[in-house]
Amino acid sequence: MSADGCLFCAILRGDIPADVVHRADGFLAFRDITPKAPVHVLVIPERHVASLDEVGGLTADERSAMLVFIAEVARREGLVDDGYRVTTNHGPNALQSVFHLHWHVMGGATLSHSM
Ligand code: DGP
Repeated sequence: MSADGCLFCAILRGDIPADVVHRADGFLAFRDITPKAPVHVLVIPERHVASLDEVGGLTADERSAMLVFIAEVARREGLVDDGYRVTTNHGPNALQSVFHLHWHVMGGATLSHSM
């Protein structure tokens, strides 16, 4: 899906409200609307790419800054000492439901192996 009609692009524009926890360097972090863990934050690049499969659509600088941003969000959420999980879903087998690359950052409790 293109940026047209993209839910997360609408959140980036401020057209749809979100509980934003951090925004910097071309990335946004906001709380998942249906959290699967006590802390469940989504990290997205401002530039629209549909999933990890299209990560080549980001520059090398953006790709490396994305990892730094994810780690910074986990640190800000107080997840470093007890640990956290970062996942991304691509395509139907992974049940991807929003087609703008996003990373689930989850923690705050011991996570299930099945998540
Ligand atoms: P995925 O299944 O990996 O595509 O995850 C999409 C996530 O997006 C899912 O955990 C729920 C979340 N989500 C869907 N719609 C909204 C929304 O309008 N606001 C927020 N904050 N999260 C949303």
